[in-house]
Amino acid sequence: MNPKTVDTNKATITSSMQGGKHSERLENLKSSANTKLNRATSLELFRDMTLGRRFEDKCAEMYYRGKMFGFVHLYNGQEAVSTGVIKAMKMKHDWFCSTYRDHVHALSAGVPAREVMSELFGKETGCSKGRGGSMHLFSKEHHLLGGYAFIGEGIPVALGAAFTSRYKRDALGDSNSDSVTAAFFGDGTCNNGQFFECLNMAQLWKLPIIFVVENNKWAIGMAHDRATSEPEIWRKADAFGMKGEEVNGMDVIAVREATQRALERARSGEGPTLLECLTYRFRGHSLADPDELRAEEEKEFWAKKDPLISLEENINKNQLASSSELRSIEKEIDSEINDAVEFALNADDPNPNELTKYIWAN
Ligand SMILES: Cc1ncc(C[n+]2csc(CCOP(=O)(O)OP(=O)(O)O)c2C)c(N)n1
Ligand SMILES: [Mg+2]
Repeated sequence: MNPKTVDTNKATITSSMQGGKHSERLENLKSSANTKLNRATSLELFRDMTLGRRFEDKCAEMYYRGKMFGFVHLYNGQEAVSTGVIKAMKMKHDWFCSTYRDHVHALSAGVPAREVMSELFGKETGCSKGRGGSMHLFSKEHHLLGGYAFIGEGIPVALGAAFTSRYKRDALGDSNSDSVTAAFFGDGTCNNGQFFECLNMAQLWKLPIIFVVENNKWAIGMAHDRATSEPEIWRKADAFGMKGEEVNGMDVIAVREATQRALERARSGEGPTLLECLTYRFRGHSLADPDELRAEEEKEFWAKKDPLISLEENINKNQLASSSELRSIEKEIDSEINDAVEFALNADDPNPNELTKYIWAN
């Protein structure tokens, strides 16, 4: 890595050059290429990542055709994190808290594609009744605690859910209360105060929470190494006496295994984990971003790490499913997404007279 020195009037600022470090770290992480999953699990992971990828591609198409408004942040490239974490957890039992890059977390958590697409179109049939849009997906039924436009906003909410789980068990005597919360957020968000405050409390009270950092190297146009004194985020767990782990976030099996370790600690009362997943977004920050800042060679490096391709290689190597089976899963997903678009296009807009409905709980 070549340091870059910037002279200002008052000080000399040295920061890392863009590129290098993030990818070097990935190359040094343990690969799961020799891990064999069972067929059902492999196909579940393949299906979920394919749904995430193709749903987002359809969103881009709909956005550019003027069917979707406002800011839309896509998740392409990061699917192994959503699928690896959420599919290791218990549906409708554990809890998930997202960011503005939330469509795929919602899908992994089981929110139907019809409800997610309707929300993006601002329709009454959306999971947030059309009042939230892309950045504010929410589903009580699927334990999705929300998407949040402000960075770091979801971390304290997730902490509250983890506290509730512990409180129900320890103070209210509900021995079945062993739910764990996964809080997703980005590398840029780790420089915000909520991150540090919530890590402190979570470890102090040994709360059942996994802080999942999706380190995609970029916070809009700010490279992680230029903004962060210690770019290895997982090491920050140490300051709180917490378990920290870094994992290849392009490898769904590795993410799943790291999550399983964190879940075991959380359910047995050992407390939280800071899980840093090294990943990359394949598209610009949002659909309004022409993505001209990032180097082509960097994009090419990460494109070769596509999590869908590496899972397919693992499936092939272990002869868990044939290529034609995987292609037919893709076809099924495509029809599910086309159905979601049809459904959303034909759904009703919210009634303007009910604009303030759902702001407060009844
Ligand atoms: C409190 C707050 N400050 C600033 C912003 C503007 N903002 C939007 S996205 C973003 C970058 C976040 O980057 P990161 O956490 O790495 O997430 P990523 O977009 O890479 O998923 C910033 C600073 C915001 N939304 N909220
Ligand atoms: Mg980022």
